[in-house]
Amino acid sequence: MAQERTYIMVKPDGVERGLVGEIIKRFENRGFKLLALKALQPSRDLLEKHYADLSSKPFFPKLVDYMLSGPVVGMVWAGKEVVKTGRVMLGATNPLASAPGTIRGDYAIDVGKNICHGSDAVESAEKEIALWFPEGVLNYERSLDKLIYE
Ligand code: IDP
Ligand code: MG
Repeated sequence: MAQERTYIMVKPDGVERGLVGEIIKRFENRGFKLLALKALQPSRDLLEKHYADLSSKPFFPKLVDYMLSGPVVGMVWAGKEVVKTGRVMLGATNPLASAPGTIRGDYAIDVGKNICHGSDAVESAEKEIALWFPEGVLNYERSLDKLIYE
């Protein structure tokens, strides 16, 4: 069964604050399946492509500088409705509007330092996975899924 996939990324502030494990743990605990994981220093070109839809926003230059400020950790997670559920787990874009229990609601305050990225739709997820993992990602069966899915 081909499962839905999403691109989740720990942003430079999340990496520097040591929150990589915490974010991985939440997706693992929920039952999602890890298909790819890497730490990298993204280039300006990669970030401008990733955030192309926001290029006309006034905060775009600041956003790219923020994302360039250190390494990020990108990952691909798979599972039922993982795109929408991943966004719920992340919380609202503005951390102050994020419910406690979400990643941003538990660890962030300002929108320009909101720790993590999650794809907003299945189509954008597939585009982001191709952009950040041009080498491809895993596709494997996991026996644990028998205990997670009906
Ligand atoms: P999302 O990350 O929740 O999908 P987007 O609207 O796609 O939110 O914006 C991408 C990123 O741009 C946000 O996560 C945040 O880091 C930054 N951003 C969004 N809106 C603002 C803003 O009003 N001021 C500063 N940064 C912003
Ligand atoms: Mg977005």
